[in-house]
Amino acid sequence: QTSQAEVVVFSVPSYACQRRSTLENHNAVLTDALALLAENAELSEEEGRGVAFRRAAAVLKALPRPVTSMTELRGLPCLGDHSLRVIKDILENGASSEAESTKQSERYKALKVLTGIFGVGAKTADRWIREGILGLQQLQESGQTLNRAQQAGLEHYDDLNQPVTKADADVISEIVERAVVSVLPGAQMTLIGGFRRGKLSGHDVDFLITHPEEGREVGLMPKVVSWLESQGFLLYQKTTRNSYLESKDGPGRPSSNMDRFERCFSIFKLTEKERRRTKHPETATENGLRTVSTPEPDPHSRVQISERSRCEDEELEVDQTKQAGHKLWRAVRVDLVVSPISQFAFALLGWTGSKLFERELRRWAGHERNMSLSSHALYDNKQRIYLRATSEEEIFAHLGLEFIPPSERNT
Ligand code: 8DG
Ligand code: MN
Ligand code: MN
Repeated sequence: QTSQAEVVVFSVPSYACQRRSTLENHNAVLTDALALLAENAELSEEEGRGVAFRRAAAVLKALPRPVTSMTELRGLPCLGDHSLRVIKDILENGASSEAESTKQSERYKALKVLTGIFGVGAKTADRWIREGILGLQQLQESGQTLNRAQQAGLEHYDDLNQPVTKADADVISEIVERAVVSVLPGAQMTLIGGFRRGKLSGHDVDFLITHPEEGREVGLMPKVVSWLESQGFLLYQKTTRNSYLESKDGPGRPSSNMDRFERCFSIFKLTEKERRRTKHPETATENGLRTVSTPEPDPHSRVQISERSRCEDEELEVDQTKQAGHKLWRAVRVDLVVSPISQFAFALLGWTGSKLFERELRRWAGHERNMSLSSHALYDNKQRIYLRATSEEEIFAHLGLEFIPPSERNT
């Protein structure tokens, strides 16, 4: 028995938006199990349970060292009975039996495979499973009608289920930048989502586009999309009004007149040629993401490449790929959002994530400040006014929160 005085007591604020969460995680074994249960709940459309597991995982991730006993968890927020049971199981037995059996279950495995298709959500996957479709082969044989997104998702399944590297995100940034300045000089583009938070890989690449003169951004998305299309960069695209309002999100929903962002869900064709064309930022080379791992081949066997490349090594890399019979491009999911400059700070904050951080910001605004936060605006329900902001820092200040930089929003 450890006496009370010897027990390390961690102190963690309740809301994830009050904490600095870097990519560091001293409790990955615990948080992996909770994340799996969260994912399973989300895929089963039990959103409440999903959020509870996500919040619990985020608290453990915020701890400065590994948890070794249940007593250390005393006083920590967001740890419900169910999460505590999972943690206890892991601390005592090395693994969570619930997480393990979920992972092995046919239903979870099928949900994972099917929702791994771009354009397939939990509802569709559930319907298919009830019809006996558990995998891609069965889906293809079933003769199910697939929409355009799902067809593209199935066609590029392997590529889209492979993480996007920071180096590839940089190449795509360069392409989107070219598109944006070509169709509207002066327009600005910002990397958002996980890569803005400093992640080294992601499931897609997200961009926010604006123009410093209010109103000039109107009609920009179709032009950017046409440019990308004409250059052969798009394998798939669907431009829509922001669907934020239709999503079943928590507090802080904006009124309908504020929902004006256009967004484009797309699948890019990223070629070796573009990879070579882009000047790599130092970090990409330093961390070894783009170094050639194979030994130098016989120079006489090299295929002549028409375009002059900046780096010999990469030319070799391309040749080796060609010789090995691999395709010279990959499909990458890219999200584009256009916002007017007046809403830019809100859009930037709202689209940088993480998803839990965003949810917690809105919950904080609603429950602790009687305000409604969206990716468009911040409304003070008591004063009945919109609070203006031109930077993320100002929004945090309005909310009475310490500023948390993007790299510390990895909850
Ligand atoms: P990942 O791609 O590396 O897996 O992680 P991520 O970049 O954090 O996730 P994401 O799914 O690409 O989402 C990026 C941010 O965009 C995240 O904070 C959630 C936010 N977001 C959507 N859809 C919508 C939406 O319809 N409206 C608003 N306001 N935000 C959204 O994903
Ligand atoms: Mn993303
Ligand atoms: Mn995205």
